[in-house]
Amino acid sequence: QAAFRSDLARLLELVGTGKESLSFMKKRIRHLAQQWLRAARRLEQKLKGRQRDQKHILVHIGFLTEESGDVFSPRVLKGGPLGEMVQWADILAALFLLGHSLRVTVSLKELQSNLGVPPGRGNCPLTNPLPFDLIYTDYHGLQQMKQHMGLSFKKYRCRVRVIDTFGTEPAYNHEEYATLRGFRTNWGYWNLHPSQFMTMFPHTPDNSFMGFVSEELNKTERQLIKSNKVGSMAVVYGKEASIWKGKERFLAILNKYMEIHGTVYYETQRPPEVPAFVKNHGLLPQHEFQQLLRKAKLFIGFGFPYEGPAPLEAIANGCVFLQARFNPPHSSLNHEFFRGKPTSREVSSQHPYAEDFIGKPHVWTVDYNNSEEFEAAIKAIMRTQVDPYLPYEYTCEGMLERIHAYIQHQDFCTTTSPPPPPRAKSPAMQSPPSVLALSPNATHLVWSPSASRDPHAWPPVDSLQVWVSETRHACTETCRRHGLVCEPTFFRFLNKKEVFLQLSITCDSTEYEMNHLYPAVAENVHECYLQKEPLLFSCAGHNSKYRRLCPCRDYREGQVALCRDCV
Ligand code: U2F
Repeated sequence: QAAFRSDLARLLELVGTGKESLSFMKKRIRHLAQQWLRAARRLEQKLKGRQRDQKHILVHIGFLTEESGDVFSPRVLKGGPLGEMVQWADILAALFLLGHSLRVTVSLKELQSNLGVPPGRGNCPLTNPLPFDLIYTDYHGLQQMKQHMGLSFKKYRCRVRVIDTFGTEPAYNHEEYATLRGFRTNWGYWNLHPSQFMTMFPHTPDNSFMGFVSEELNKTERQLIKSNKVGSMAVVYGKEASIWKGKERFLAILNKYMEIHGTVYYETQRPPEVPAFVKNHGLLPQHEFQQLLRKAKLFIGFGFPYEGPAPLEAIANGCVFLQARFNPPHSSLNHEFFRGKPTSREVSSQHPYAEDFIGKPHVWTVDYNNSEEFEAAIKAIMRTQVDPYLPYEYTCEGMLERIHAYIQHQDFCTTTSPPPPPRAKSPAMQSPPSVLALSPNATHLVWSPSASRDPHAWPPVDSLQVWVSETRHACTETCRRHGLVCEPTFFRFLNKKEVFLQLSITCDSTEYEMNHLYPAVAENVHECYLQKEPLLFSCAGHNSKYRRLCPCRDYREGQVALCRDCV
């Protein structure tokens, strides 16, 4: 049984020293310690002594190893990316507080010794059983494990969780399919279960949403912030000077209404990209950056970095976040930053989570090419009152609750129901009686009241609703439009010929094929398709030819990763 911890001192020892990135993470853990401990106590009460197994966990942060080049550590104090370190610090705190036994490694040597690979032995299977139930790592770490575990990698890869900021869609993960269909990238094709990839924001539900946390405010702090807000103060999102390049036009408009502050790294002089009218504080330590946000009215983004933590921190500290809409959306097909990333996700603004999950009055997404729209937004924001806001999923309790649920319920090592047998031409003809029934208004299918429920299934299947997508809509979008979220583990319940029948879809033919858009129907030719390869079940993806069958489920308010009965 895992026991909640009540102190983070031992974790700080486990994290080690010698790198600026590690110091940043430890500072963050120390600073948020009280908040974490309070949240752990609340979750402990909520779970009321429920059985929780203690896991042996290895956390191998691959991108911080010298062997992968460690380009991040030297840039910690120079305005380089910190988002990944924010997330790793929070993952460590959460795993530790939940009471699991942890090892943390940031070098190949430490990795090898923890896995039980004798140094210099090269690519051989492990001689002893793997001493960890779970390994949290990233793409760099995955590569290192593959290189040093020989055949044991295949055996144990189901225990791995890959922290993957922007996500990996199933079409890119399946090696054979990715190679055949042009989805092969430098990162993808590991043939993992897509839920083993864990993202920074809830991008596609094909991956698990890991997230991070933001500082929370108590009642007194909220009051204080409200009374100390400077209505005409704006902070620009961007700690590296390059982000400010070419933004003179927007800065000049903003400067008409507000005093502009920046936290841009510089060595001796003001960077030329930052105009003289901007008050530049230089890169601030994280807690001082939060203090600056507490005073500001507006946090304004100029398009980069994409999908970082800072806008959530700004909104949590009572700022309005103003950001650019991308039209057309940015993606790996049209934008250098995303090129080669294993996803086709269309990024509709600098921070789609802020746009879609938070929105007005906290988040304003406007067309920056239209100066009038931009200026009007600034004027309207100055008249708008907002309270600090933090979605539950980004609080410490929300993150602990989610990781707890994943650890207790996600199991990629025991294979559950076997894949559909693609032997006969239409094997679904012999499939068992349906567990789905038509909804009262005949628009979608729901879990049949007469079907028995598997008490071990997670998420519980009775939250399933089957909707048919419009052509050009992914299941992600289809479920969202019905106030639901796509749940990939439910695809197996609707990958059946009779489901088309129940939905009154005419199928002149039904084939099992490998395609990440299946099950789907090509409506104009009455051709129905079922999925032959369970690893390719995908919430993401659309094509003008198909209407897809989509498994949707409900979710908890502010905790999209979990269904209502999921904890
Ligand atoms: C993202 O990484 P970034 O580091 O660029 O993300 P930001 O949103 O800018 O913020 C990361 C943290 O930096 C902190 C702030 C945030 O938690 O509190 N900070 C600070 O300590 N001092 C300051 O003066 C200003 C901010 C993203 F997270 C990565 O995954 C991406 O790779 C990267 C590139 O798009 O963007």
